[in-house]
Amino acid sequence: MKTQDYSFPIPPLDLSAYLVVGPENTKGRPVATIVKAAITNGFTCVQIRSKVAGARELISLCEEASTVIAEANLSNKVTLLVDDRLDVVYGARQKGIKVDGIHVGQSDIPPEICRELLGPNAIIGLSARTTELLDYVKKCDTSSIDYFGAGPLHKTASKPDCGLDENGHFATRSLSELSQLHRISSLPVVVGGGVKEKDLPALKQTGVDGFFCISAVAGADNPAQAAKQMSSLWKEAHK
Ligand code: TZP
Ligand code: MG
Repeated sequence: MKTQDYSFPIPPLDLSAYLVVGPENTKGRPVATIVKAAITNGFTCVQIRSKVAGARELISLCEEASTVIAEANLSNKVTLLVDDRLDVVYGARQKGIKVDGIHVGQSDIPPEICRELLGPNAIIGLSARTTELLDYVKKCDTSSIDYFGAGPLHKTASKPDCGLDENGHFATRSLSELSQLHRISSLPVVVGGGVKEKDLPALKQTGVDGFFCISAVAGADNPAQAAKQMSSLWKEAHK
């Protein structure tokens, strides 16, 4: 496989306030409007994620998000990722759109393949396995990845299968488990799944590097205000 030629610099990775968003999460508002509200109010990462949009629509969403980030003068601060779709990241980059990388889950295309195609100039995130999480993170080959996603903190309607194991058992991640995860992980960790404002002080105390959310921002009546409150709460909370 030939590594893609791509020359935009990637921003330093700051997982502190991480928005996940697609057209199914915005209550009819444009994805770019929600992205703008988040990144101009302290959010540091954006992941475009849709289980309904086709590849071309996803590439357009990347273009719009990338433009909004550039217009806010934040291309060197905010990381733009795509959930799952290596074809979309590759396609967007071929079209000259600045997309910084990909986030993959345990059953998605393997991170090594993403790294092989995208090369070193890309951020690759991996959702950590939920069963035997701590053991998994200790033993996982991290050579192709830059961070772990973990969750859910709470059951969430945004991803009802999050937290289900192969036997259909559901579990959330406790704060003490997340503290241990932070302690043993050689990579930064971002935590999500039902995360709301009230969760942030205790979550920050676990030592993890950030939180991710869909509905707390993309589903809010005032996404800009919600983003401001969440990012400020995270920044001001004590480790
Ligand atoms: N991955 C794990 S939980 C989740 C994703 C994408 C959904 C988070 O959405 P919300 O609305 O913040 O609970
Ligand atoms: Mg996935």
